[in-house]
Amino acid sequence: MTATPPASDRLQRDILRHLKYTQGKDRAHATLYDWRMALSFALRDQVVDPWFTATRRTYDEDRKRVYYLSVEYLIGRLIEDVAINLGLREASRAAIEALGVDWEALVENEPDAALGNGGLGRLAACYMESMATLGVPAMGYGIRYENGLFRQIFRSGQQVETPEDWLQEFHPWEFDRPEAAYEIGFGGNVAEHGGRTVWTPAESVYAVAHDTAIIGWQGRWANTLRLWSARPTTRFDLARFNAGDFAAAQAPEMLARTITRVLYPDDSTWAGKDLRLKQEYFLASASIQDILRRYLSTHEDFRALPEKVAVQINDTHPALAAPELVRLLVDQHGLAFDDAAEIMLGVFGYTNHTLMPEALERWSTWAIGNTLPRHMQIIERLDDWHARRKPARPPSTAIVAHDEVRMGNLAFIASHRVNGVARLHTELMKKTVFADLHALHPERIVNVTNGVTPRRWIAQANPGLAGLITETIGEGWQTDLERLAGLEAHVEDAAFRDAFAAVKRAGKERVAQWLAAEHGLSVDPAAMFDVQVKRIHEYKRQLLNILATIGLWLRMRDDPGRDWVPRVKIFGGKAAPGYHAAKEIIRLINDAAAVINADPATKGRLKVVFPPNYNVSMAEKLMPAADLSEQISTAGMEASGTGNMKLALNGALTIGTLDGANVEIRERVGAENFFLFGLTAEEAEARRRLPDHARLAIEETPELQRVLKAIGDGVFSPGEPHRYHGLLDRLWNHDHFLVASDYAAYVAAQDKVEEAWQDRDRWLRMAALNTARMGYFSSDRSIRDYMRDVWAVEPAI
Ligand code: 26W
Repeated sequence: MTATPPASDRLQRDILRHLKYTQGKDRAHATLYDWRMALSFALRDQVVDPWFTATRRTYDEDRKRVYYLSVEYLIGRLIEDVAINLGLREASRAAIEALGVDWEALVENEPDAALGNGGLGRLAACYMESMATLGVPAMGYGIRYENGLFRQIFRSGQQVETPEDWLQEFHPWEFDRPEAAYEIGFGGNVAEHGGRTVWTPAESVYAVAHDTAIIGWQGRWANTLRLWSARPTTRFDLARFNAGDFAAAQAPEMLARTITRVLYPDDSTWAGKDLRLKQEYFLASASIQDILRRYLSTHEDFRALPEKVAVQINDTHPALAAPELVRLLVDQHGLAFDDAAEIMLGVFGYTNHTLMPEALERWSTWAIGNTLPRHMQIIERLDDWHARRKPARPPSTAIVAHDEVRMGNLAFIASHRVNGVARLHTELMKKTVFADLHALHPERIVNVTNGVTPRRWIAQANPGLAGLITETIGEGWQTDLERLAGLEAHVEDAAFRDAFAAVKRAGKERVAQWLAAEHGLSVDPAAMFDVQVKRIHEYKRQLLNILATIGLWLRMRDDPGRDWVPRVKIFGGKAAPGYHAAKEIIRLINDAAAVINADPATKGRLKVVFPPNYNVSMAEKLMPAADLSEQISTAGMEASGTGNMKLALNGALTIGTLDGANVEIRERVGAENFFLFGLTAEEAEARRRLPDHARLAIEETPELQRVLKAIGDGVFSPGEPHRYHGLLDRLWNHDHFLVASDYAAYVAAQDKVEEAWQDRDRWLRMAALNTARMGYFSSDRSIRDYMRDVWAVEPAI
């Protein structure tokens, strides 16, 4: 037996103290929840000193700060994240187990903080962790939604959304700051008073801060994630209530309650909802007021603001921060408009995350004029300011046109740097959405390829792999991920390959146990785990995957004597509640799974599983277990992808198109270690112009015909053969995402996958080389790129 380390003794004492004095429980009556609270508080205690030190140093050294504004942060769980960065994971486990509590159960008891939809929100979380690890003085601003992303359940194979209530239980990581409150106004009117413009809002709420310390690797630095919640400004109106006007009496409370009530579950489709506009302004205004208050506590001259403040806006959702800054500088601090605009330009950077036209925010001038009358004026003046500087600008570059405010153009014009999130995406930005603005400002667009934090996505999610890496190349990779290249020298070593295989096998066994225990699904860990996990969206082409899965099933039934490669097809992801086509794809996957999994002819060879409610915690389980990573979006449509990075880093091979960061992943892991297929972005565009492209492709692809016929005949919807006729009709006649045109190439690539899989040693070499060559995709590298090319900040450590 090994001695319990002293760190664990101390933790044990802290846990017991919090159990008693914070939870008010004695050991005999403590529930798992109580123990989780006690451990969380004990860990949080240890974050406070480094947090204070970092804050004090930033003030003392008058350092430039980065402010990251995002309407989404997909944080997930924090216990292991915090424990690992403090170097206390093993001590925590030892302390908890010594107290007679099941560690795994305690960790699983923590709800996911799901304050985001998908890639954009998770990226913000990875970047917060990397900034803390690198010692960049930074603060993340966001919204403390009472209900995060909905919980997904399946009823008869169909997605049903149920509310997510992460705040039902106490959230132990945050510190409430009722003293940090700002008034946020809406509506009303604008008047001139003695040369000054005065906006008198019709209603207002307070934004109240809730701070979470984000601790970096080895506890060397900590930053703040500040989430705002809305509170009513006027106390409940007793006079009105007594007069019988109950609704009016509660109006201010209602407004406050609704603003930060729920995260919009739309991922990449934009809907001009008035409440969403209020949310966006609420975040923008509270954050900018906070930033200016902090700046003014140690500075006087706003002209130096860009030397001390960099504000990054995560897509256009927080873009109202730019006119809000101008408004405060002009209306409250008396600056001239052009000076304020110049300061704005020095401060802001804008990251674009999508090229899809339906995702680009465009508010009607009527909506903005109503809700934010003063901002409407300022936006028009910014447009005019830009036009004065670029007199020959084409109409496409205007912010306001056809009674709409184009938020992309606003964000672009307000920022000194605009970035895309992968090289291909950045190049396409220059050629498409921002072509004309790029011509006017050729220095403005830069690329920062996305990354993921190796602390969460290797150290936490895959401790087995982390151990093997450290054993093989030593420590240090956690903060210098390019060191993974040191693994390459070991790929020819059979013992290393066996160890790598054992790690993967353990990850798969863990998933198999979890699928059995939580979802009643049995899968064979010896089979190939073929994984597609991401939001359900037509452009991501889960439809292509399930059609080819049905094709494979039909082939297996044709030729039962062949030695087929056993596969488990794993799907995970949510559809936006109003996205009918995506919901049909979910239903088809579940329907196909039911039929295929019940077929004795393919038993033990093909299995389709779709565990509901894919989220960060589920991703942490699946990434280490995947053999094959499906990154099969229509080329030109996935801005970057970050799941592709997590999977390859954990030793999955990618089957993918030349899209988003796939392009750079393939370059780095080597074309021979990546299963490429499909039309390029250029070819896809040309193909789409060909009339009847889907029909032509279907006619040339007999297997696809069979698959579509099986679906149309009701093989997967026996009680209702017409169920998928709408889906099939769209595929034949409006196949915008080129599922039919890429089908044959995809199936051919899957054949190559099988060939590689059958040579176990070859597969293992390829998988290990993927891990070894993925170092570039650390979010630390992304943050360094931002520091150099966008923010002009230096790390404090
Ligand atoms: C307003 C509706 C709306 C909501 C969210 C429009 C667009 C979005 C996001 C931009 C969608 C998103 O999450 N984009 C993803 O961002 C990731 C991080 O950069 C990329 O890796 C993904 O490719 C991109 O789809």
